[in-house]
Amino acid sequence: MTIMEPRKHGSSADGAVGGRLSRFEGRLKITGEAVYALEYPAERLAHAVLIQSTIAAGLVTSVAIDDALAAPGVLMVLTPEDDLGLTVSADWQGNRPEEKPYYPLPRQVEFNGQSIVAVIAESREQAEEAARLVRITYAPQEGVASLEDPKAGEGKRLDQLSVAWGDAEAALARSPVRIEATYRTPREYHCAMEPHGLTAAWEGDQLTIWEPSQWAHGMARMYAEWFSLPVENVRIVSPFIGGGFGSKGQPLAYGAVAVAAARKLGRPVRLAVTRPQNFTSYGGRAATRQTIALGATEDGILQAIVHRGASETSVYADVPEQTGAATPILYKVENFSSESRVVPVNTVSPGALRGPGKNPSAFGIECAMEELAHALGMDPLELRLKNYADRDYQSGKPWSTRMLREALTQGAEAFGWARRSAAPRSMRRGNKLIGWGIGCGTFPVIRAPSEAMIRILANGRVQVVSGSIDMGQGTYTILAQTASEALGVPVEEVDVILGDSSLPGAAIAGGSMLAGSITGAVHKAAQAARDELIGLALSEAGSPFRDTGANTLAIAGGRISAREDGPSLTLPQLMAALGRDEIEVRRNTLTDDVQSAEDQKKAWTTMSRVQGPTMGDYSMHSWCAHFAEVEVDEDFGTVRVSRMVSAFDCGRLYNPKLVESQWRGGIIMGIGQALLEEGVIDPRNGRTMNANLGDYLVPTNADIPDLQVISVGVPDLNASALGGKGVGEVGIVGVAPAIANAVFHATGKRVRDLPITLEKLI
Ligand code: MCN
Ligand code: MOS
Repeated sequence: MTIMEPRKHGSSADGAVGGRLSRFEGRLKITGEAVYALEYPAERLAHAVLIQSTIAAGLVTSVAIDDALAAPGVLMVLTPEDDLGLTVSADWQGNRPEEKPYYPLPRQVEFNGQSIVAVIAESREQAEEAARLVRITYAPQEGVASLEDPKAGEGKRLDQLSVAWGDAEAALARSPVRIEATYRTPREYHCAMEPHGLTAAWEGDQLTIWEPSQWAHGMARMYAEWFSLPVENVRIVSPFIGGGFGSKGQPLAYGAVAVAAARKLGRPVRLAVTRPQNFTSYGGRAATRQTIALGATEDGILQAIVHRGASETSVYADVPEQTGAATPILYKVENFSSESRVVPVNTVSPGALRGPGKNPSAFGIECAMEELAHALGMDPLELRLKNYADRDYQSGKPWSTRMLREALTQGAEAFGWARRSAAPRSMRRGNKLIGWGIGCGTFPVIRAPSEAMIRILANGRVQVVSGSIDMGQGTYTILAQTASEALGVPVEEVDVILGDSSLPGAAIAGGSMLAGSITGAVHKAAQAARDELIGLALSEAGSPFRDTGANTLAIAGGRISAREDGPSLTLPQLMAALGRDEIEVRRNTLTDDVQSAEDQKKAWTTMSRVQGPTMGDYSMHSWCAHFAEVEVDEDFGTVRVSRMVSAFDCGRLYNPKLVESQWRGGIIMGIGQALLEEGVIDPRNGRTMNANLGDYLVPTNADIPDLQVISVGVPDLNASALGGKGVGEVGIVGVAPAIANAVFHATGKRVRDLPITLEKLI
């Protein structure tokens, strides 16, 4: 690739699928060469800043803007009085029932921290200064601050998320051993290193938006709908992204404001969302509460699981955090009942945050399993193996591949689990209590159509072209490896071009679905390009292969050859002999019945063609088992994770080095979730009190011990064309319960609400 120097990082054997190539764009990012959305140069650029509400609920009764308008450099102030001429966009599935106006700066305040005014000026500083001069008055209404607010109530039951088989209540009542407990997780935030924001420019009715995006095509579609444009008129440019973790998959209100301001002003507009504003401009993981009851025989055979979950949502959309997502599939159980509710509170609508649903769900069931093990006097590893699910009891389908048993046993072996002394408080090191705990995790295999283009150029270089994105997870690198292997050219000869909605359509980098989907498309396109090249070499006049009588040719190491003693040409030599400037092949992973242009557009820009884990004959998921060791200071109650071993089944790994880093990244976020992260909400006004990275704590290097990761997966060709399952999210799932279980083992105290802070232990 032009943007890399792979030779510095590894041998050329690393260039094939399965090789440990370093990330191609890593050097660009750390040297500052990579250009981010807020850095694109634009002429006559204006700068917008947001003013957010300071009440949880109520009406904006007046906005006094005269002083701001008179301030130096101010170009425009947008308030709820301004009709920006927008229309509500369709949802992710593409459903758009009625054309309603959309007001990104609303008069009705729905949560504290909602954007209600924007000030646009010649410079960022002038806009900030003028924003201080804007006076807003409200008619406040009573708000609900959080899930635990007494006014919140029980919320609404979601039938589609409430599942049952057997007779769980009766089986529970009959069970000789029972446990029941309630687990809570707080509001949590993405905290991607690159804050949100955009640069937007109109040229006539063509709109270009430089914005970090996990899904360029989907975002282009949603902007197009807001502004009543054909989707082709909107271009999202997003080649480099400083992390997203689920927060960058859709355009947000501030984006609508910036683009509308650019249209009104006739100038490009840049809007940088400040770090505090990042906490309320989009939703993180919703706070959850779940009660789990387990019934078992005296020898530890699960008889029933009864699960009752609730998560907070906003007052304007029902977005569930599915606390029951992992509960039905981790263990074998004949009687199961799960109910999910959403509780509206005055918050921004929650969003997807790495491992949505599965993550809090695993916290509940994996803590409950260790509580059951303790009640039974049984080793928690043994309890898990004893109740191993031989199939998916929810869908009734067989697993496609499930190496969770291997993850548990090999993880235990590497961790030294057999040396654990069972009783709580029985292991120590000086004044530190030592505890060991297990947490299993899972994440579904989600498949989605994607398209890719391969170009072979006259100079022999190969281009992989796709509108998919790389927010740090490794798309650039694995696509170069995929093309290099399928085409037989060295990886150094491959350039990967990504991150632009004008390029071939792709699935979202979300739900851990991108790698499997886009490697499939690139593999298919590269094979087709290779076949086309060989076909031309055998048939075209001017090709030295034409008269060799060969019926096929080999391409390896960037050379095309007949037999060992036959002609052998480099790709540039062959392209010259064929008189070609380039060979271009475009392929997608769609089945043949959905190939119309309209279908294709829908396939890339909505989720309507996405296939869940049980759509086919099998139930397909990634799996993991985490083993955590904690040290708890007996005097101060401080918890430190001192060691972790985690074993994963994610199928075949396209690039184990990148996978290990994905897993570790997820585990680190899981450690943060277990011990540090908590959105603190002011009960009086729904304000996020710690909306900054000084007060909302995420782990630093000093918080992270050695993290050993092990792969126990086998290729799963039902899951994806190359046999891989999802990697990006499963790592975080199961970490928090492993740590909570270890803390219980160390201290004898069961903390059921995250994070596990010292005041809960002393
Ligand atoms: N991979 C592999 N072999 C596989 C599967 C994946 O080598 N069988 C590697 C590849 O390097 C690939 C990466 O793992 O690029 C992630 O692949 P996949 O699991 O398909 O996930 P996506 O590409 O769809 O990425 C999204 C996923 C999600 S949903 C979140 S949230 C998340 C994550 O990726 N956010 C991240 N990882 C992140 N990593 C970084 N650096 N920053 C984020 O914001
Ligand atoms: Mo990931 S939370 O699905 O972007």
